[in-house]
Amino acid sequence: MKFEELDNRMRVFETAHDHCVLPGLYIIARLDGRSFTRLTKDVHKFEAPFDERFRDMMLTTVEHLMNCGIDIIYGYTQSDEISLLFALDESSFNRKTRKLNSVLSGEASAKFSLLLGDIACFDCRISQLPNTTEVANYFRWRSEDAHRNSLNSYCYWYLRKDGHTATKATSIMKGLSVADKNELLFQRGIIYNHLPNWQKRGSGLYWEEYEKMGFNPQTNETVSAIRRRIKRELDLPMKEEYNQFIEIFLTYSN
Ligand SMILES: Nc1nc2c(ncn2[C@@H]2O[C@H](COP(=O)(O)OP(=O)(O)OP(=O)(O)O)[C@@H](O)[C@H]2O)c(=O)[nH]1
Ligand SMILES: [Mg+2]
Repeated sequence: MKFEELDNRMRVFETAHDHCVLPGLYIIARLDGRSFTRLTKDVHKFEAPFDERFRDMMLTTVEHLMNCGIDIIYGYTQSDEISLLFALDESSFNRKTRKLNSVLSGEASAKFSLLLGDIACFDCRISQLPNTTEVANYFRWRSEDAHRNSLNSYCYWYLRKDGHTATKATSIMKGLSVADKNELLFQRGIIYNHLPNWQKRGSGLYWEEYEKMGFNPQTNETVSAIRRRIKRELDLPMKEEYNQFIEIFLTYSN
């Protein structure tokens, strides 16, 4: 069989089920660290439930993803997950989900591994959203997930500090309401609502413009230029205000 013939014959097995996200649909990629429970507790012993060093590695990984050739207008991270909202007209890799999932998980895994100095792996999945309301709801969903997880994590770690085993702490948690969990922390001197917002809501990253002064040696003049940089927002709004915050990106980016 000639190479061209073999190439055509075999290529179909690789590409026949390729899926492209339709034009007009919003793309959000969500990456999640693989087995980060083990990585953060057994292997590297980050502070629990929240460690600023771990958070900063996640934020730097999001910045790397926003700078790797795909037009991402908003990044969000909480715990070991990252969500990336693409510009509506972004068409890298012809919007092929196979390429987007593999390239983004590869870039995130490579960057985080370099920051950590050890192997770390992320998976990636794509949501295809029909309108701005669902995009805002998506981020509201992740924000509320962060909130729920942070309350649970704090309670769990205080129960462990009280001397309960992992199994016992988990079983105690099962019987507690949200009010009980707040009370459990209150009894130990923690007012949950006063904890840093990045722990309760996650953090957002977006592009902002700024004026950069420079010197033009040809004209001997100081000149200004508009540049963009990524802003890290560690004090995100919550609930309906967060929906509105996301809608603003969508209004300015379309
Ligand atoms: N110590 C510590 N752990 C963290 C921090 N942020 C996230 N984690 C941990 O990261 C893990 C994320 O949870 P999951 O993604 O559900 O669990 P996983 O072990 O990664 O499992 P898979 O995602 O299914 O592979 C949890 O165990 C969190 O406690 C942190 O700042 N400090
Ligand atoms: Mg994970």
